[in-house]
Amino acid sequence: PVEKFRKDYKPSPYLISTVHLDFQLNEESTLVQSKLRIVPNHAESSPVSLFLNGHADVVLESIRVNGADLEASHYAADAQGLTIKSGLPSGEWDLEIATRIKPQENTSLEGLYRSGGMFCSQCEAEGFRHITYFLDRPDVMAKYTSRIEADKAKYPVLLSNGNLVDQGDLEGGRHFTVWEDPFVKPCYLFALVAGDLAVQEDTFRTMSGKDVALRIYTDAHNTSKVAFAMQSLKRAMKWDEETFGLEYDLDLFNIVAVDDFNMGAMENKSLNLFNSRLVLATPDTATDADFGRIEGVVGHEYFHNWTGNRVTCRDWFQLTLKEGLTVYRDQEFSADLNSRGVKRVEDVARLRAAQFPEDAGPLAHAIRPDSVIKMDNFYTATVYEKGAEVVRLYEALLGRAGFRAGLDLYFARHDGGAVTCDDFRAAMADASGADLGGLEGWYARAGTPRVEVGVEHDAGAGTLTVTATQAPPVLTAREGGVTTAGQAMLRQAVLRLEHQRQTWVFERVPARPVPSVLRGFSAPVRLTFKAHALALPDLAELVPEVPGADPLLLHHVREAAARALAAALRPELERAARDNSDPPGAPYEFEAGACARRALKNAALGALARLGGEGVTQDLLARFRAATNMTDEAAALAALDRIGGKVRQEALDAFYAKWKHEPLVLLKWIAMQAASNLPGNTAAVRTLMQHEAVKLSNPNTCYSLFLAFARSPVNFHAADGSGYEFMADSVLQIDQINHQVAARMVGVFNSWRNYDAERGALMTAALRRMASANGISANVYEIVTKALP
Ligand code: BAL
Ligand code: ZN
Repeated sequence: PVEKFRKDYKPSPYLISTVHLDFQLNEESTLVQSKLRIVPNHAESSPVSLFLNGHADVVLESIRVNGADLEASHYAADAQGLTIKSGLPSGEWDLEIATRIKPQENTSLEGLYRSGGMFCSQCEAEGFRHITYFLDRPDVMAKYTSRIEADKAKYPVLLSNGNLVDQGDLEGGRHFTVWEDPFVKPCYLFALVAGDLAVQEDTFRTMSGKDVALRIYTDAHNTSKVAFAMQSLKRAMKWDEETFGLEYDLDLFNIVAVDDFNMGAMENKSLNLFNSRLVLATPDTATDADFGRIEGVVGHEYFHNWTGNRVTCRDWFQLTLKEGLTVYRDQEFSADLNSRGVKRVEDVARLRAAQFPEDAGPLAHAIRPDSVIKMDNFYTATVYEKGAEVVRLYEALLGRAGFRAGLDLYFARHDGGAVTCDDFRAAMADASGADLGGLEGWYARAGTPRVEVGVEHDAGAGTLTVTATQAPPVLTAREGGVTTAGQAMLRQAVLRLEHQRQTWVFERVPARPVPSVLRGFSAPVRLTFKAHALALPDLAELVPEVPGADPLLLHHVREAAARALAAALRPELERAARDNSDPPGAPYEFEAGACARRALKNAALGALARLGGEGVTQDLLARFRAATNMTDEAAALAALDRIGGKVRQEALDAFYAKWKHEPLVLLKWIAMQAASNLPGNTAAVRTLMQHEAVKLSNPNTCYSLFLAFARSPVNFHAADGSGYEFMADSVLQIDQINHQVAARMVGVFNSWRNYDAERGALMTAALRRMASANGISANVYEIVTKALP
């Protein structure tokens, strides 16, 4: 596998102005014909050779240059791509390539593939090269016309990007559609869908009065589950107009739900493809958390239309340019629609649980990485969530109005372009006149800075001195709210921490105040400051704080503390469960207050389950049977799972019997069993892999099974190494099916340095075994070799 470096970026020697694609979809194979208008982009007077990315899956059928077949001596094709070495015309020219692919055999879910009965595509980051030979890089932007032809009975719906400009019936029961996208785009935003799909429709009138047709396509039996996603889409469109003045730019916007999907969703121009679990929801099948995620991701993909599609990345090292910014936008959207405070706590908790460990481990990378082997491995919490925190720093430094002015300038300068994080920072700086050079460090360096804050009050002089030190020094905007205990906020200021040590003196502070720093968690730093935690920290948060941790011991200590707390608080927990229960027949509402009540009630029930006893068990069973929404049903099941024994198995069996026709609901059932801390559960998980509900070609299933298993301290970290063995076996098995999923799974070994010497040795032995296995993918190779000492 080849490592690529950011510093090696060079513009492409050729560009492509227009792309005409023609897909002949068939059961045995698919013929892809492309016609590219090639535009030289180099200074040499004679033509230089042209390299087009490709893949071993692509079989070349023919090449024509300006309408004439190209002689075989002029080109060479291999698993990496197609090189046209000679016979290239000067000036602009037409290149026609015919390739044949087999989507039905494509289990990597990159490029064109089958999911259930439909054809669908995933091209970010480098999937387009699995379809045809192309300049597969984001700075090659072209206008696309796509013709799709297929059997009409099997695939009545044929979709691609842009506007539908032609359609018709053909001989032999076939039909076609032609789609034209008027906006230039890189090939990673291309999409194709063909299937027998049902559609739900709505419309949105934009701020300039244009009506946009909104369509969500699903399998016919799922049409009743898209109302919430549709509502979220309309709210996102309105929010982007009101908040950033950004209007939708085409007459239609399509979403398709896909069961087998590597990512959460994909922002292809006007044809968003969604992992089913992030679009389908009804109160009885989805939890509050699912609803929240759907709202956020529907918003996220829609917001990409401007931050990602209209302005895209020059190269993949700049991924945070579109992802950090778009995560920031979806976080703000959800905050405005729900409780801003709760949303911020959730986002920060996620950052601390997922990104801080990543930043402290062997895979730590800057939000703009310097080198990658497989780009797919860099769709990380660092690039996304820490990237969003860095965008939040701009907002903290410039204020809302300054941030908006910067974004306006960014679009004015770069609409239709492929740019870098430096271009973003320059637009922000130029629009406000602010010096933002200090932010460079956040793009260049990995790791979580540590900030220490000291406060001294001089009663005689009436001054308050705040001293902050940070390691390493990076520019940090910290909102220092200076308050007095029991009183409202006295003063608030943004403190720019630009050096290793800085001091600020506040005058006219007569009494000793209570400082409140890092308000809103205004920078992704670890603050050495008293934490006020209501819930016990997760094991994943505890482990890095205990050098050489024995995960089992830590787990038992945490469980004992949780039980002791539950015992001490029993009356309060019983009251919280009782007072926050809905009256029978109350309708489900996804609303901040209702969600908060359910969360409190279910947390109380979970805590009471630790105490066990007949009364608690019977109450949980009754709640499990009577639940009318999935939030309560899944919470009661989790509490019964904690109680264990016969009642656990009965509840799991009843849940399966009730939901066996709803694969998305069964993901919860799979995850709950895989994550169990029952001793010896690894054998049960091996058995579960054979269950009819478990399809290992489905990424969601793999994540629910294997990533959930790795969360079990008792079984993944079993002292005899059996959990590591099972996980390594599974990574190698899944790598034969889907490299991206296997690479995500193998990431559970990255934290080996956090554990005791025996476990560290067992985990590295498992890593070595995978590293030396025959035929591992570049995806898994990159993670494993970086994780090893
Ligand atoms: N661009 C990949 C999926 C997402 O972040 O929206
Ligand atoms: Zn995104």
